[in-house]
Amino acid sequence: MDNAVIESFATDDAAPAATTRLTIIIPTLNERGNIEPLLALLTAALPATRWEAIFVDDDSRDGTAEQVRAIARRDARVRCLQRIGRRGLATACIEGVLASASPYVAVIDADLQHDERLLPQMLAMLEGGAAELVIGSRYAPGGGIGEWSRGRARISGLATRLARFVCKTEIADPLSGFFMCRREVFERALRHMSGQGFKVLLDLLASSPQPVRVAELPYSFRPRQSGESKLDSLVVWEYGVLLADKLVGRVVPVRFVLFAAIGGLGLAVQLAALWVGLNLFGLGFRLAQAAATIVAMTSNFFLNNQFTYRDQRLGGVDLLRGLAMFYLICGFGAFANVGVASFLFAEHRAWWLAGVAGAIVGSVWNFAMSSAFTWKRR
Ligand SMILES: Nc1nc2c(ncn2[C@@H]2O[C@H](COP(=O)(O)OP(=O)(O)O)[C@@H](O)[C@H]2O)c(=O)[nH]1
Ligand SMILES: [Mg+2]
Repeated sequence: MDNAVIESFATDDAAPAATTRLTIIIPTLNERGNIEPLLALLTAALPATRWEAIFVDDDSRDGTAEQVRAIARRDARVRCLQRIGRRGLATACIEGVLASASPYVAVIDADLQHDERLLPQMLAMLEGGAAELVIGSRYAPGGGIGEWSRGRARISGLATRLARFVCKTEIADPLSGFFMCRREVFERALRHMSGQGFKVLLDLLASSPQPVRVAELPYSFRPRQSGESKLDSLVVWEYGVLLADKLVGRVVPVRFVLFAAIGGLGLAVQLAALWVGLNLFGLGFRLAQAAATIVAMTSNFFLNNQFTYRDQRLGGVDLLRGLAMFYLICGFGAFANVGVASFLFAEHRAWWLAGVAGAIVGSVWNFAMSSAFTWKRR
């Protein structure tokens, strides 16, 4: 192909009118009852645009994916991207973008809480070049958070201020889950994004190698029609991890920091268990220490499963297999730890330097191997 032909594929302005202009990405988790109403609203809102909807479903138990596919069989605008053994709003949106090709992409919740009537105006602003990304904003003048409880409103407000601070942004609603952008905005940032948690817009803005030209359109957050909110206290935790990753992630991976912190806690657990074994159960030292080690490894495993690798959490049989693997890996880790420390000590290094070096080698090994094998990305 000569370059001119390739060029004409590359620029969206040269695309024939019949191709899809806008991909609407809709992350879903147990939203079966909302799919059809949402598509009806989208159809009404976008009469003049060629659009498609990609539902990214994390293996909902209520048959959401089947429902989407049933509609997709009669409506070519609709597709389902089903992920198995995966969770996470942010990665769902990212993968939806990657599965599309159109020049503009929007992200909207499935539960009808976002005002789809903004979509045409968002698209017009992007096409006109007024902005590269348009946010549906609850906190811009004229917007609103609807019927939230005082507690949730306060947490959201605090999280928003924190986001503005961390990202050095003036944006009123950087935590909005409703926005549209040129696809290049995503493409530029993709390889720098954390993909952690719920807040994909913040991740996108904070990960962009160059500032994004942003506009905001106010809207009022609507009450949920059907199904339940997936927001829970662990979402707050994930948000903290995302912010930490944006602050220090370039220097040291946040996952490693968590892993090491849990490892440190494990030491305290081990000492406590050793004390219990010696004093309450009257075990010999060797046996007490062995039991304490197992207790500490087990608690580390469950803490890491809950926090460090929350997005790849193991359950059922995988949980037991992962635990066995974790024992094995940590066993080797301890071996490496003692080996390195003894070597340095024999070389006449200070005892504490030898000890710290051993601990670092052991924990880097444990982290690398656990990431690669115990909680490997499927
Ligand atoms: N694919 C996917 N979608 C999710 C996940 N968690 C939430 N969602 C969807 O993301 C949207 C926002 O979630 P929601 O629970 O309404 O959050 P809230 O509006 O903040 O209460 C909804 O469409 C959910 O179905 C997830 O882990 N994976
Ligand atoms: Mg919602």
